[in-house]
Amino acid sequence: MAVSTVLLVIIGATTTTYAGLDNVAQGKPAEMSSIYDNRWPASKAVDGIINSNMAGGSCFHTDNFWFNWWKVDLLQIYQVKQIELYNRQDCCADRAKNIDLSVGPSSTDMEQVKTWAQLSSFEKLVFETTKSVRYVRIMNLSEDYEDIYFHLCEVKVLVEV
Ligand SMILES: [Ca+2]
Repeated sequence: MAVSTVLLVIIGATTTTYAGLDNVAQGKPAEMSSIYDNRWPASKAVDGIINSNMAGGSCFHTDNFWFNWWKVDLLQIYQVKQIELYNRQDCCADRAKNIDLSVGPSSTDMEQVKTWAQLSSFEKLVFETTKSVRYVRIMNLSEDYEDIYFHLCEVKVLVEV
């Protein structure tokens, strides 16, 4: 006698949702305190391309001054959840030390939200409560006597969508 077995698998539907993140810095106006070479302006950190090789032409690169800074204007206030920094990796990543990250709803109302003694290849700061942000400024406060160029390859400012 043939025995047929019918196996019914009932897959329970779940409704887990994960908030997507949108990078509101991409393409926004960026500036920095000095420039080493016109191939590497401030805008390269918001071009949407994560290429950590300087020769790839997608990183900014300041000149050799103390307290170099880079900042982006998001053009409006966003409720920011997360900020990501992508350091240069082909060489010289150790130049990114004593890094200060400040954010604020206006350029005169900035709050330091994180410091790093030494930036790794990738850093992610997640805010438990979203921050009201229009400007993001990153400063290199290294007090080395020389070799204080500042370069990053991408900065993402992420909001939940
Ligand atoms: Ca880039």
